[in-house]
Amino acid sequence: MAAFQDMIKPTYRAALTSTGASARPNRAAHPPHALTHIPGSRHTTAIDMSSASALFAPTSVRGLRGSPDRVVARRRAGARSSVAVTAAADAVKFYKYQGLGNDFVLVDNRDSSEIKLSSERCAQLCDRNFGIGADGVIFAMPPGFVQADEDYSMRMYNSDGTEPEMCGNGIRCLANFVAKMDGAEPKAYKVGTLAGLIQPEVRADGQVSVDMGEPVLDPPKVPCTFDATQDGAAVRAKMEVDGETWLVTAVSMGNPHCVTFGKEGQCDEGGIKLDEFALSHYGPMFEKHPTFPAKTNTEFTEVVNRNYVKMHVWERGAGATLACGTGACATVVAAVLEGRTERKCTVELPGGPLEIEWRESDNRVIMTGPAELVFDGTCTTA
Ligand code: ZDP
Repeated sequence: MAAFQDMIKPTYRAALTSTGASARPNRAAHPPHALTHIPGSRHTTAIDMSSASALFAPTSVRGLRGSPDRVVARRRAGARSSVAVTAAADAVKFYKYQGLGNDFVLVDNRDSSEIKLSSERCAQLCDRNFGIGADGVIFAMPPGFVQADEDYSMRMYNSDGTEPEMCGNGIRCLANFVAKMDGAEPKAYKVGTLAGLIQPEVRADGQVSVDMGEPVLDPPKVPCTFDATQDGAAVRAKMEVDGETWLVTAVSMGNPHCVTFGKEGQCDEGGIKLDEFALSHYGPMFEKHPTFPAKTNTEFTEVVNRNYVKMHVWERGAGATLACGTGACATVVAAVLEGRTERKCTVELPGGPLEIEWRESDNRVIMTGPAELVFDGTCTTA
């Protein structure tokens, strides 16, 4: 991102700053989103699109695509846009949610089975400088995706525009959202996802508890190319990364996860020290490792005791995030398989703790944590 901004000529940058508009230098300019952020408040007001137009119209979409000097010249001349910045039909209402700092733009798509924003637009909206800023975009969709008696279904795009199968923190946000929209008492929902049926329950204390289903451990189904090492799973499998051997356990929670407690030797002698861990150095090497053909989320984990671990995540398609729900579930499954923790465990993430239980009775993983509306607003489809 820094390199990207350096590419913008100073005059161009000045023009953008002075108008409040923003655009990527090599893409079509996008009208900014009309939104109000009231820090610390759950109550927000969306600016309607007419006020957004008034605010941003002086910068021409065509001008931004043209030479920077022309933009400045047009500004000086007080030139008005010949291109309407917004059209009501293109306005999409969104709700910005976060779960332990893993943040999402949530779109109410329940009136149509067609997703309202393209994957490219989602990637733009996730950008923290040129967009709203988020780790992904979540769509609350109509039911009938996995089975007929669903309440809703959920789709998601990562911040790079790729579509994962599941999103643990995201489904807590979705449950919180539909509960608010329905004005319902705390209740359980059946939500269809690309990873099958997932069942979040909004509790009276505001926390959301999610039945995340059974973990998938068969290596080809994760997917990864390891041979199974223990009970049909790849546990403490050796993986060469950056010229060293790491021991990893491969778990799918609908989406692929590679959980590690450290390098060979290190992982049994104190393990990873997360405070000193170079996440952005190692993360991308794990994410794109050829052992995981669909790429992978990676959890770097430090065991504190048999009921408490700390974990830093490098997400597939999103990089370092403050929390990952599916990743916390995969971490506890891996820790149990490696004999490091009990089945009920707190996973402390940079954004806060998640309570995870891998139930012995039915093999299902239950995740409990918060979800919170931060602000709402309106964006455009292009
Ligand atoms: O599998 C993937 O590509 C993930 N980046 C999806 C998002 C996972 C998430 N962080 C979670 O909480 O499970 C939303």
